[in-house]
Amino acid sequence: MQDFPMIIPVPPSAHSRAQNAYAHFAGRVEKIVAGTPAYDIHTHLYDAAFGPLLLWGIDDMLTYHYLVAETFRHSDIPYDAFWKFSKKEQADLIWSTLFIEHSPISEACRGILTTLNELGLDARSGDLPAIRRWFAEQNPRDYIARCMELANVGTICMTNSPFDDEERPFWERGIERDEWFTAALRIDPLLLSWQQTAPRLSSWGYHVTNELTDSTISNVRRFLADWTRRMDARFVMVSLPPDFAYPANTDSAQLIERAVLPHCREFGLPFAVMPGVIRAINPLLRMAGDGMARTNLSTLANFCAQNPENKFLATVLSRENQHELCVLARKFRNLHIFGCWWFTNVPSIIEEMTRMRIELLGTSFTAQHSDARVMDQIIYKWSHSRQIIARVLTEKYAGLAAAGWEPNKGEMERDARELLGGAFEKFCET
Ligand code: RAT
Ligand code: ZN
Repeated sequence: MQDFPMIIPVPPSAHSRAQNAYAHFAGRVEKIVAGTPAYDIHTHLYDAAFGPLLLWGIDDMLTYHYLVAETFRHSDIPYDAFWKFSKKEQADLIWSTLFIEHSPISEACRGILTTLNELGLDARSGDLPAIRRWFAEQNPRDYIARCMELANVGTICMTNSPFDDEERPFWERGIERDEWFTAALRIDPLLLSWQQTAPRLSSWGYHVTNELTDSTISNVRRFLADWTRRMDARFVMVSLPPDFAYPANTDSAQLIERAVLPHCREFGLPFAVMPGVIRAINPLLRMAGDGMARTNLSTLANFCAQNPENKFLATVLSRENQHELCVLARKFRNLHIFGCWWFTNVPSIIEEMTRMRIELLGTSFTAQHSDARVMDQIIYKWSHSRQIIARVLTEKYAGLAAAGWEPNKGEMERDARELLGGAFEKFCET
């Protein structure tokens, strides 16, 4: 009898099947996510009509407060000495500390490299003067258009505060609006420091007293109505400390209950809340000195449950709050959650938040906002986030295919649109 070698077909392991399914979608999904224009629903950028308020260029990028905080980790320069520096001197110190003396591997540092790289500039040469010369030659309006194109951002929502002494005069004078920039009415001082803000409102012709009488409340509503109209605001917005409580007999909670929420109902606007920030935990760091803590989300649950006619947008600063926030959004359709805010806007946390949100909410949320303060930053913030969103979607599509539901191109494009602003627009409209 002849001996034949036995060839037993080996079934592909579950692991390699999953890898193949992932590879099957990866390139297509990445292309779709990269090619879908985003509505950047929370930034600190300005329409070019605001002149010097719109920051852009290498020195503004380097002096971003995220990088200022990181520089003080390495440098022993006294705080005062740093703040006495000119912007260029601060940028020089940040560049040498974070890029030359150490590897620029933090997310904010890597962001500068992605941005310069996408603009075709060679950061590796370490030649900061040459990079500065390139920026000095750019025409601001063309440059803004180029940033929006590279980031594939179609619309930018600003953060607009009537309490900002530099910004307010532009609105009062009137500006010619760029159609790509929308406005959000930001009212932190009104809600968080009423006793100091009341005299300001009085000086602007709104008859208010420190006590929240009915007449004061109606004047606060008049103030909100005037500024909503003046800005054509798309939503009203506040950041909140972790211990903020609602309902409560505090100035903040009463102002929200009696003025802000009725105003939002009247104008059909969402109220955007951003809980979890502890302002000035280290005041010596100035804008870089804010901290954070886990927040009690029953406040948000109370907002949604007790005000079913209001719409709420929310993003929360603490990683530990994210699961609870997703579950809240499952319970309340008047709640739309958005973006990976500030300290959560780092790849490891964006990835887990995006995966968890998709698993609990499908595509009924907004995956990201940039929070950019400097125009150029939209390039890296969106490029880094899109890579992660595409990775998570690819994994989910591979899972659908394994269950016999092969997603088609049109469906994948629709999903990307929803996650990058479409779901937000629908939420605001309905
Ligand atoms: O992310 C930031 O730049 C923070 O300083 C804050 O502006 C925060 O995003 C906020 O809107 O309060
Ligand atoms: Zn912000």
